Amino acid sequence: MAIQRTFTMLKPGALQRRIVGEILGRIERKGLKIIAMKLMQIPRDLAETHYAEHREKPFFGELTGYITSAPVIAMVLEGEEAISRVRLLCGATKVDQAQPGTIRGDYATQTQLNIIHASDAPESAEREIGLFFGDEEIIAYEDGNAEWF
Ligand code: FUP
Repeated sequence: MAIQRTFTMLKPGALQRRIVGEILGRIERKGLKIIAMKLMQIPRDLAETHYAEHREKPFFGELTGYITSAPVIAMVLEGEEAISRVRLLCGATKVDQAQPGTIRGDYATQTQLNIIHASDAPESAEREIGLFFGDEEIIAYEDGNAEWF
């Protein structure tokens, strides 16, 4: 077990549907620590860089169009095994495979609009954190008396 950092993004639908608090509640209840967060409208070039692995896919235009269509909330989360734990909270990419009880399983109605992004590996976490945040925007802090961790 190791403390990891992961990049997570609540996509436009989360803000438009007013479910940001509900999703953040799930993230906090799992014990993840928010160490960076911002509301932003993603420029198209950043969207295309972020999803560069999908450049040749048929859904690339719609995917980048969607995530640039309204603001997102970009975050860096820290915690034990944060990368796999946040992915577990998110659920499967495809709506038909996302289990009830997961964020996508409970809220996503179309794969392309699947509410949340989270890094899938240490390399992508490092790359995505660097794309969205400068070092000065990431704030480390102690947990204090949070004995319930
Ligand atoms: P994930 O890491 O779970 O976000 O999954 P991917 O990187 O495979 O997909 C990135 C985004 O592309 C998804 F969030 C939604 C979109 N997508 C589609 O629209 N159709 C697909 O078949 C696969 C992904």
